[in-house]
Amino acid sequence: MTLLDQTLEDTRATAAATGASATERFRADKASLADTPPERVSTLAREVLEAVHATIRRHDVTYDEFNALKAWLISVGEDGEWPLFLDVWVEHVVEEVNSAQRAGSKGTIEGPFYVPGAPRGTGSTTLSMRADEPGTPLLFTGTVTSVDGTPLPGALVEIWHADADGFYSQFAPDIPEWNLRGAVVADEDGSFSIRTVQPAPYQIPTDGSCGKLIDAAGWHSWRPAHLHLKVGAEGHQLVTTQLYFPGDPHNDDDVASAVKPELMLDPRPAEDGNGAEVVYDFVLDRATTEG
Ligand code: MBD
Ligand code: FE
Repeated sequence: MTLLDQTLEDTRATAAATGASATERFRADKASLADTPPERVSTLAREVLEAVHATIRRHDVTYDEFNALKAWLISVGEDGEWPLFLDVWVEHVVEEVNSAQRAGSKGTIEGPFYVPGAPRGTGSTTLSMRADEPGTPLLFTGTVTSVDGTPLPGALVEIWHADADGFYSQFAPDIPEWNLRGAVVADEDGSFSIRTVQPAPYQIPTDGSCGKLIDAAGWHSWRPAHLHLKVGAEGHQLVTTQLYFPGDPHNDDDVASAVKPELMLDPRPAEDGNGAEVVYDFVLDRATTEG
């Protein structure tokens, strides 16, 4: 690689740069180890290993294949792609088993690109974006209520999404820190309104280990266009979710298996003629009282 190539490379969203940011983000927010009893660690570790052993026996895995796996696992760490790998291919089942008891709004996976502490408005907000931000303007309104229908004034609606080129601020270079990330505090009647632009379909990085797996297996690397949200209110369970746009070619084969029918938006032309508008209401389950 020449120096010029290297310089060009550095300014692009490489898998390694995105992975390093995602790994650092994870360490800052979530890496404290759960206090898991040894019996449970033993059961889970043993059953995962048994599933691996069964696969090896069923398919007569060769030493070449075993060594290819070893090399690949090493590279996942080097590329910082453990957060990406686990969120794309594993998180959806963790989300499924942990939200099975909920009656309120459906959630789905968080993915690797949430950042806490985005700038917030009250009642209505416009996400920070560049002066020439590409993409169709999108007006997103809704309400936050409790499962019994009570509005939840003061609920916090956090939103983050990719830009029209499929890049997330703080994980791709040369995008302002809080671009297309923000939050809004619901009004007295639980309503909120957010102005942004429609995100594009998202391709997970193709030049790292996850991309290598996708290539080697003949899969594809696309997620449908989506908005990420976290909606929370005092005394209620936080919902982490995503919303999708009808007609996206990847709604039916999301690489991250995170689409649900309840999460489909219904965009209409905006009343002011400028882009699209969508309405989506959130219903929060009450917090479970411990003990
Ligand atoms: C994303 O934007 C995303 O939402 C998920 C789940 C995985 C990788 C990138
Ligand atoms: Fe995403």
